[in-house]
Amino acid sequence: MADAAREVVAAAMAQAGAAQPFTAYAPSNIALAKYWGKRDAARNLPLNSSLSISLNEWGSRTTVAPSASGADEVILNGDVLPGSSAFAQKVVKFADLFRGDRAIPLRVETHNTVPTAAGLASSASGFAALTKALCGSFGLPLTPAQMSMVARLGSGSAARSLWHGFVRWNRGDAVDGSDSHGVPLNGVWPEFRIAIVKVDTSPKAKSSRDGMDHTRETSPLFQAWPAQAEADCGAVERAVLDRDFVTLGEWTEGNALMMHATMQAARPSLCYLTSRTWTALERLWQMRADGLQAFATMDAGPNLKLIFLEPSTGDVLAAFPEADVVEPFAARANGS
Ligand code: 2P0
Repeated sequence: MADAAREVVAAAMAQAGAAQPFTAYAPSNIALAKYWGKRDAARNLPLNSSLSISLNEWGSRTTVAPSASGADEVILNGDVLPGSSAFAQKVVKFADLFRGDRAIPLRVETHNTVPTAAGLASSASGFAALTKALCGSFGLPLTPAQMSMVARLGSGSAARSLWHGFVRWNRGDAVDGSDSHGVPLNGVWPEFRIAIVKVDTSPKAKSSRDGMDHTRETSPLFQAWPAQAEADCGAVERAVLDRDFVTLGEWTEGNALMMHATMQAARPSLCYLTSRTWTALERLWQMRADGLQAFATMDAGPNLKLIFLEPSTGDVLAAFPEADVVEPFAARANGS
C-alpha cells in the first residue's frame, strides 16, 4: 500500500548526489491540543489533528555527513553511541528510509539544546532536525510540508517541529498520508510564554507510543476522544488566531485533562500524572481563583507546562520558582 512520505523520499533520492556535511536545527514543541492515538501505525497517521507551540531555542541541532570509518556513527551530546543503543538504532533505521538498500555510511551527530533538567522528550525536535539534515546532506528539494510528512514517520509530534511558533498537524484523510503534515499558523504573539514546571524526575514507565496504543485498545472513555480532540484543536486554533488567551487556556487545559482521563480509564490504568502533578495543579487553580491567568498542560509524564502572557511572568515564578520560562517568539541566534 502506498506511503506518500516514503515515495517522496525515494523519488528525490533517485536524483540525489553524494552525501555532503549538512547541519540543521529544529525546535522542540508542546502540544496545546494533543495527538493521542493512531489510525494507521505503519504510516504513523493520527486519529485527530493537533496544535503546538515550538520552544524556540530549545531543540535539536543535527549534522549529517559521510562517515570516514565506513560504518554508521551516531553521536549524541558528544558521546559516540554503541550500535546497540536504542537511540542509535532509531537514527540508523530512519536514515535507511533515505538510503534504501544503498551502502552510504553516515555520521550523524546530534546536540539537544533542551536543558536536561527540563525533562522534555526530544524525539520531536530530534526527528525533525534529522529529516532536515538528511534532506540537506543529499540535496533533496523537499518542501517543509513534505519534510514534516517524513519526520512524522520517525515520531508523530516531529511533524510539528519543522517550524517555529504555532503549528497545526492536520490529521488528513488520505490513506497514503499525503495530507497528514504540519502547517504553520501565521503571525507572532510576542507576549506568549511557556513555563516548564518539573515536579518529578523518575523515568516514565511506558513510552508515549505504547501508552496511546494501550489507551485506544482498552479505555472505554477513548471512544469519546477523537471527535472531542478534533473539536478542541479547532477551538485552540481559533483562540490563537483571535489572540484570545483565556479561551485558549481553557481549551488547552481541558484537552490535556481529557487525554489523561482516557488513560486513567484504560485497563490496567495508565497514570503519567503523580501526586506532585496534582499538588501543582491545585496550586495553579487556587492562583487562578485569585486572578492569575495561567493554564496547564501535561504530556506523557508528570511535569506541567504552563502557558501565560508576559505580564503574568512574575506571579507564575513566585508560585513556581523552579520553573524555566521559554519565550517562543524571542529573537533567535543565527542557525536556529
Ligand atoms: C503530543 N504526545 O501531541 C502528544 C501528547 C505525548 C502526549 O506526541 O508514537 O513520540 O512516535 O508518534 O510523537 C508523544 O508521542 O509518538 C506525543 P509516536 P510521539 O505531543
